Amino acid sequence: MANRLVVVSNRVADPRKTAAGGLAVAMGDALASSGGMWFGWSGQVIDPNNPPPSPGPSGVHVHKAGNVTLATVDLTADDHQAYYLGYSNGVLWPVFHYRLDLADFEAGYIDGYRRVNRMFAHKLLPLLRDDDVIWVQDYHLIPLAAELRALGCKQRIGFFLHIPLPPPQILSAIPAHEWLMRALFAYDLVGVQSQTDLSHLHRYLASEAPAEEAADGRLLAYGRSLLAASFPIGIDVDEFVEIGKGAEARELYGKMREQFAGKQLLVGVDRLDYSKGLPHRIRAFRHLLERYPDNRGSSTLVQVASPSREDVEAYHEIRRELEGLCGAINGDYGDIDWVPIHYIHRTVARKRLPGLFQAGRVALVTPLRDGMNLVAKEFIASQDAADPGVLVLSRFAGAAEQFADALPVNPYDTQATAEAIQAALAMPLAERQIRHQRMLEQIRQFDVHWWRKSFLETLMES
Ligand code: ADQ
Repeated sequence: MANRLVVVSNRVADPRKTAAGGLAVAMGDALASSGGMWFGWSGQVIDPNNPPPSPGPSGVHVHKAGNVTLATVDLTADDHQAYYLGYSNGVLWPVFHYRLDLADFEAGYIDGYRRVNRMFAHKLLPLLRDDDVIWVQDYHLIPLAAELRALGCKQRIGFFLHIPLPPPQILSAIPAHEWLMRALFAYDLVGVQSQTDLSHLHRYLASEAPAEEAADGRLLAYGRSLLAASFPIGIDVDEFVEIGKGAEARELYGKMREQFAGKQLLVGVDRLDYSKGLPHRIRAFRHLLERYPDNRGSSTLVQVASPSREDVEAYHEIRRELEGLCGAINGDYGDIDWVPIHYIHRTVARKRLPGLFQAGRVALVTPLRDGMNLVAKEFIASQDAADPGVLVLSRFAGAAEQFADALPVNPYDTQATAEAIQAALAMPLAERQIRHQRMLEQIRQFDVHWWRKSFLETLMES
């Protein structure tokens, strides 16, 4: 692509750092090849009465990371509260994960959300060149293109939603849903993770706009047309395999083999988020110990849950609930020489993570709802093809559309999940190998480079 790529997301990461994670690496690749720019929030919250030294007249911090320009802006405490904590993570995150019960529709939040999107548009516009292609990421920035268009921006703009898109009956519970969904029509291309999400978008627009579908699949409404498609995100398989061969991963693998010698290990790695189904997973593990007592003393669950959004109330509750559930199981079933659950509330360094996955005989990826879930793909990439582990995967993760060879579960049905875990633990080698091989082919074919290329090519053709 000859045009310069401009990525806009809530947070910006230095793509040269491994700690940044798969998405940052993928964006970094794309940006480096076009000498692009990455724009977003600096992560800094400032007091408008006592601002730090100004980054310059435009209020934009500009840094070079190789040939990529990182351009960031600060948020005031009020904007951070309303746009980030309030609307993005207190309304859009729960509703898009089908959790109307957790949404806080406080009226002031949406004003902050609009205000920050408008402010982003004002700060970004002067940095743009005529032939730039702009790629906006995720739910924090849905109205950004509409704000840019209002200022006269003519460049191509694409949008990718990383989280699920719920059915119309749920979406339409958002007080300003018409405004929010109409804003998508300012984009030249809207990408979602799965066919399920895409069908929800079609159904919503057909009933609420109402939109008609043109012969080429475009949606026609509000006097405009919208091209929407699904682009399931992948991981950088080669990069993850390389990390797995590194000293840090090997060391963690070795330690785990030693510490849990003779035990079958189940692993779970998540952000501590209510969408990830952690309490349900722990209850399923309890059923496993009850129903299949041979696992007592011989199977251990290592659950790592990284701290996340700790200033949002719903996240305190999930943490307390999880600690209580794990503590009760360890108290009821544990012994001097065996602890059923090793629950760790922290982030594992990316360079060590494959070591944890390599040690796992079974991965439990059981979200109640997930846009995609990259942990499932990282687990598959980490396995030894000669003696691979088994993936137990929620049917409500976007990844389930791609993984017919995982053991599918309904995470709400904790009894049935326990049975699937037992089947995973007992699966013969030949079956594990076949399933793993087919899933590995999937993640290699649809890796993060495929995702980026297919989205940008579709955007350029749109
Ligand atoms: P997340 O909700 O953050 O992402 P996920 O895709 O599972 O979910 O994980 C993102 C990354 O975080 C993975 O690389 C994983 O290894 C890492 N990670 C998670 N917990 C960790 C821990 N305890 N320690 C270390 N690393 C950890 C959102 C959507 C997903 C979608 C992605 C990408 O919610 O559905 O798959 O974006 O589009």
